[in-house]
Amino acid sequence: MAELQISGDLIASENDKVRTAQKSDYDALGARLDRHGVDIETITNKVAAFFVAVPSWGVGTGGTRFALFPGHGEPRGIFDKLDDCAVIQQLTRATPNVSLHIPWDKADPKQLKAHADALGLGFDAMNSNTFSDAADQKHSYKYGSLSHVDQATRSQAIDHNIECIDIGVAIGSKALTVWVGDGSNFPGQSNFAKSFERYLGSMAEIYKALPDDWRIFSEHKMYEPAFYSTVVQDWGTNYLIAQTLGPKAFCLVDLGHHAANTNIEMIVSRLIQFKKLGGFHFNDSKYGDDDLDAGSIDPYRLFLVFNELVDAEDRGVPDFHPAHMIDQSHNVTDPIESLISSANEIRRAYAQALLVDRKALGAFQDDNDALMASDSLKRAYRTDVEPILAEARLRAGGAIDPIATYRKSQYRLKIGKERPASLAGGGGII
Ligand SMILES: [Mn+2]
Repeated sequence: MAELQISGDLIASENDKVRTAQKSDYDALGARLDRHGVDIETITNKVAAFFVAVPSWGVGTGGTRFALFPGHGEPRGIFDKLDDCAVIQQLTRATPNVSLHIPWDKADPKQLKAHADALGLGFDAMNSNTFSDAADQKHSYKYGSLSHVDQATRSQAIDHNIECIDIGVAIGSKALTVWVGDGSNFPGQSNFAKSFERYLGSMAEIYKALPDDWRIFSEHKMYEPAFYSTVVQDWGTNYLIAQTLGPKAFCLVDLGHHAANTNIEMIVSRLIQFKKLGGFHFNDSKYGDDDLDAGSIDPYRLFLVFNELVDAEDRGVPDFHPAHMIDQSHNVTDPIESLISSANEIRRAYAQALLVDRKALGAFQDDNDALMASDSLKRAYRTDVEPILAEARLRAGGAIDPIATYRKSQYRLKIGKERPASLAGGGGII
């Protein structure tokens, strides 16, 4: 039977150390926001209701194509991974759901559900894997999967995605994310039109297997592992896919899957406007698909993405409920600490975006007042919303300072003794 790993008493005693300071900071911020006509309680309640899913593959140490340097207490399988995910949720109260990757996380669905239930966790979108070969599979994905020239290979990839849906149904998931590594390394290696046609045909088969209340997310990525062309390379192609498949198909935006300097927030706006934004894989990048911690390189860009989401929320865009998920690879940090920090950064961007004075911004835009329009975003972004984030955690039973409390718990040391060192944990960069 799974049990919560961090003692409630420890969280309470750590909170007690900083409770007075937290109250004072929260009250001061409340007074400051009040002067601008903003009710801090409204913001805190919205932040407390904002959740982001943790990727099962993120709690193991990630690797590069050069090497993987595992840490202490690496999860040995999905049940250990769920235990680690529960620690993140216990301390942040921002991550109640886990996104699974099949076949890495394959297990008896009943046991998965029971283990997650006992930990107070649920499941977000399922992720299929047709970018690497499983030990027992008949046809290789070396030259592609859903767009492969060979029908038998495509069928195998389709069947795998349908199996992911079946597992997802059994554990309470409501969406499937499909990312394929299909593409080419040489001009002329594959026919662009034919491979995309085959991909669409395969996706249509998967789409047919979706339950009525499910969504399917296609994830674009401009390069890697294919370095000349990928079949689903950008948001335009992704939009075509979602549009072609039907109303249950949406586009997933992984922040790292674009060319450097791409205006991602504008892509988000376009997809919202045409009702095809399915959700996100949050992370950060400097050069490419670096899978760095959310908000660690360009927190302003993360804020600008959330500015579009809050704008849509504000305008009351119908049926607007994008899936928020993290997709990161942690190579030099304790993955649990990175995911705690990332969940907080994502909530921070949301809280800052909620502080934008949208009425004033709209008036500046209408007056062509570029400087003040920009300043109204900056004003919100400059606000230190940490007291709001801490208050949301505290009220939900989490930690005012989750990283400090995690370190105090010595969880890593403890599980390091229980889990023998191994290279297990699978890959982790998509
Ligand atoms: Mn991704």
